[in-house]
Amino acid sequence: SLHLLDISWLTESIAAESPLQVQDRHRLKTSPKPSAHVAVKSYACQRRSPLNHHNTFLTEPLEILAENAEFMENEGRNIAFRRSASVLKALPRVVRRMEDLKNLPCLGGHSLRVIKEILEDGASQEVETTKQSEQFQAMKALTGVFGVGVKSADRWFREGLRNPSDLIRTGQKLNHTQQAGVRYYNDLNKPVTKKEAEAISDMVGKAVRAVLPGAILTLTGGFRRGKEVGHDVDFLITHPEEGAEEGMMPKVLKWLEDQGLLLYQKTTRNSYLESRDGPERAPHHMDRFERCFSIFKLEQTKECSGTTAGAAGMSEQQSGPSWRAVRVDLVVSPYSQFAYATLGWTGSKLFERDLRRWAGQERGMSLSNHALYDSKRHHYLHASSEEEIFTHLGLEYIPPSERNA
Ligand code: DCT
Ligand code: MG
Repeated sequence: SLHLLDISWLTESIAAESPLQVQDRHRLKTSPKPSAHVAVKSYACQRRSPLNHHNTFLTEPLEILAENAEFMENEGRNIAFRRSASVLKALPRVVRRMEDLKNLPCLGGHSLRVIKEILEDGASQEVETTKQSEQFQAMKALTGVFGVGVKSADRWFREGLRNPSDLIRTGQKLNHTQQAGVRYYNDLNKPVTKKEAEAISDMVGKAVRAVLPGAILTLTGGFRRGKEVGHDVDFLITHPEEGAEEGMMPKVLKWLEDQGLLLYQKTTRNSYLESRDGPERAPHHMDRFERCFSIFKLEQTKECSGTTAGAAGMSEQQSGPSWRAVRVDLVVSPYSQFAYATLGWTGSKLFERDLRRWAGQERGMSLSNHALYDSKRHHYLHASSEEEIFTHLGLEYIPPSERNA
């Protein structure tokens, strides 16, 4: 299903292309001439953001400041720095001087000062200070525990705690998720490789087909966007027969558990259901949408578990255990919502955020991981592919590999 989704956009988007877009594509394929300025659109969902871009030396520092703002619960600042970084990711070449940024959207004064400093001095004082700060480092370590959010981390920081060991040492009260987070802390902070994601995909695929023949499994999240590593593995499950997917999640989990593949799992109902008693209560068909946060036990081959084992003086400890823990997110979606779910769970976070913002501000529509609602005409818009959703939204189709905003 992943391949089907990924290839169908190609033919359809070529067919739908305007002469201008053809020209654009030609320009991108031929090596770019140093023309004066590049036009960059202001919504991330209007831009092509490849995984590998030319300005990591600027985007990484800006994202440090975004993360720090997130730790301070300053959402405005967080999003401002994220947007600045994202715009630079869409540029076809390296930024060398401030003039290169002329006419670019989303670059606020603060971001521009940081960029200027990096261009002139090679580094930003504010970014370097932030990275060194005790608070930033502690918040990073504490929020790095699965199940710990900014609020708890900040409270612990103010109580003098700095890392997961401090949580144990001082006997902090932890919920089940956080206990698992502390137990598997090292593994869960080690990047998951594409190869590991594929191994888990095989396991989940087996489970899904065993409990419901004909079920479809799609890898979403960063790996669908072409990332080589990720912090977790995200999956979306559905079945072509509407309703057949109902009640699937517990069965899949039981199958995995019986095989000894699960270290932890917690199933939740999805966003729509959190407001089920409110005025925006969703129609009944939304109630089947389920999400599971889990930790898998992944058996490792020798090369993976201890690359340096065997060298002189290496002990058993360094060769590592025969398995590692991996965070896995599972989502079950009814077939009628599958396109929306696929688009919503593919990311990136900023791309999703701007899709919803575009829908609301520019089209008078409301987009979720389940549906698209036209607020003016008062009806839901059906879609059976991601391409159709972009069309409903009046956007040029952007393939997953260029949604790394
Ligand atoms: N998502 C979202 N908004 C959130 C969280 C998630 O839109 N607040 C969507 C977009 C990405 C997808 O869910 C999976 O989320 P993550 O796994 O957190 O992101 P990722 O892009 O897969 O990053 P990573 O490679 O680190 O897992
Ligand atoms: Mg992910």
